Amino acid sequence: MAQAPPKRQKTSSNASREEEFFPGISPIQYNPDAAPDETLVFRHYDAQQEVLGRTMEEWLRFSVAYWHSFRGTGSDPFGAGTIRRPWDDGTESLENAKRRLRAAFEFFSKLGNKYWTFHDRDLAPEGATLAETNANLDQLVELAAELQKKTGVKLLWATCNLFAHPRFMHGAGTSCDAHVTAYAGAQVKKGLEVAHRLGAENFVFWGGREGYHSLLNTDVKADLDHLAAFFRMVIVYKEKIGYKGQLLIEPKAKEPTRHQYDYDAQTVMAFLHQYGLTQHFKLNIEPNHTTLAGHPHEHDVVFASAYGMLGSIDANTGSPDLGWDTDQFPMDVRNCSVIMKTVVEQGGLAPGGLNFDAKVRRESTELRDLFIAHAAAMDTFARGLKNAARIISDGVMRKSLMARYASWNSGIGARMAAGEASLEECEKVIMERGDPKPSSGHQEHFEAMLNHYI
Ligand code: XLS
Ligand code: CA
Ligand code: CA
Repeated sequence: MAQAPPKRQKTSSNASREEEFFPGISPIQYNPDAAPDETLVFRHYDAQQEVLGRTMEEWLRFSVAYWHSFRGTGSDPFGAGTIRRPWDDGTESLENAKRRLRAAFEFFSKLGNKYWTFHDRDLAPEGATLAETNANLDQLVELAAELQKKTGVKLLWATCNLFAHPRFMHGAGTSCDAHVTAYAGAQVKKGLEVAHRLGAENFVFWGGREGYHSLLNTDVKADLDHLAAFFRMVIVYKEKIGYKGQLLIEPKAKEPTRHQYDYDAQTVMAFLHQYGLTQHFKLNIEPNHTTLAGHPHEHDVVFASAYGMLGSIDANTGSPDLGWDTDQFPMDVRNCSVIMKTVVEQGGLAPGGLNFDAKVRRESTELRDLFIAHAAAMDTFARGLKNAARIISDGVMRKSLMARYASWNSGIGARMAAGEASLEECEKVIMERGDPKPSSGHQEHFEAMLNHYI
């Protein structure tokens, strides 16, 4: 049975603009000598410190996800919320929404991140009609513009929530009901205008319910044709209003649908190629989704980057032993190091960034937990960046990799790679040289080298 959420720790319904929402928490400072149990601190993240010619802030471009950190209540499929923030009166009023947004900007300022992200519906409640919903959103967008200007915090990306409302139960761009897809189009029209107004550097599409539960009631080709048509309308309107943000698609293998069409990076890239949309989009990769697809943590980051399609990263992690989308803060130095190695090798993520699409555990109920989670994740990525810089500067891992592929640099290898060889030539080479000799993959050598840097 659903239980009532806990009472607020402190009432703040008459909070004024000057009110401090996080009393007792000072801006997080860099202190490499902090004691092990001091966790409201950066031990590695020093925003202005230079690494390979850029500041850490420039490489890392950290962003806070509004939906988890300011709308999350700790509820899960088995239980009600455990977290009630002191500024939140539990209502869907516009006043409450505005107070929450002011609290968020105080959080960003004290944490020291330069970016945030949101879904349209995170910001403001839906009204009885689309017109009312848009009017509600406008009020919050104006406040956001004011707070962005005051604090210097910018919008990494905006997105439309096209999955939570019951109208989207069959999907949005892939709904069997064209009326629903038209609603999604109207919502995205407004979303693009909001992104333009707030200077969002990217605009994300996560296909929350674009997928199927049963192939018996699904026409997969029709769904994907409709999705491509939907994206074409997006491109036209984006150009019409002069919005310059990068469009991003975020793959996810499953959840909430049994099969999501944007299964993983390669699937999304193939979809974009198939429908001639590649030049308009890049990918927003979330490692928790990569592991849900059955791949290693960094797999989609590496694949998207290899094809010049890595636009941004939802920096989080899952518990692969569980198989759910748990959206945990990224705290694993090895994972963050290999991700940053790819990011540095491709020359950075801008205009994308590292967005903490992560939530504190439902048992982590105090305000300080929200700061500790973000600060520790930022520190983990800062360590990852420093490790990646050493790996790349030393060049020994690269040298071992090149050695493994050396046979492609000359002779038949170079001719095949250049598309100059033929099957007859292959036959001739083998007749002359005989069978290839076995060669070692040296996997443990590579693993040992990586451990040296971590
Ligand atoms: C959910 C997704 C979602 C997107 C934005 O699994 O990660 O939060 O990032 O809609
Ligand atoms: Ca995400
Ligand atoms: Ca997720």
